Amino acid sequence: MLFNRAACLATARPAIPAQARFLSKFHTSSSLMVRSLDAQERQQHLAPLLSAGWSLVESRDAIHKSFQFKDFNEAWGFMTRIAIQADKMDHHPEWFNVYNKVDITLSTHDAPGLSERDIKLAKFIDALTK
Ligand code: HBI
Repeated sequence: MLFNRAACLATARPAIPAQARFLSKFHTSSSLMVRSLDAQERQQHLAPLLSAGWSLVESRDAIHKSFQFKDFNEAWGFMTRIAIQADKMDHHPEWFNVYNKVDITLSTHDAPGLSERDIKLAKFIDALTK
């Protein structure tokens, strides 16, 4: 009996559901897992941040906060620590810095809108200023 390579490969391949194969072409694993916060989560997790100085951005589902430091050196150190955390989380802020001022906006492109990642990063950022 001749060795039928195609038949053997077809049977050896693990069964991957068609939907997973389809989605895997368009999403990374991390972006598949992230979703927008629901109403209950916003009430529970967003409210404390709004009380701590974060504000909702009018034109989109995002939060914003401004920070001011003694000088540029302190502002840059603050940004550096956030940058390291952002890379660990694979979740990055939108920010603007002039001298000792840092403006930060958080939202999740892949959700889209506010996700648990924004809550986590906002809490990390606030903890740096304690
Ligand atoms: N940062 N704010 C934000 N939102 C994202 O959706 C996001 C990110 N950093 C990296 C990232 N997504 C990647 O994981 C995906 O785009 C692949």
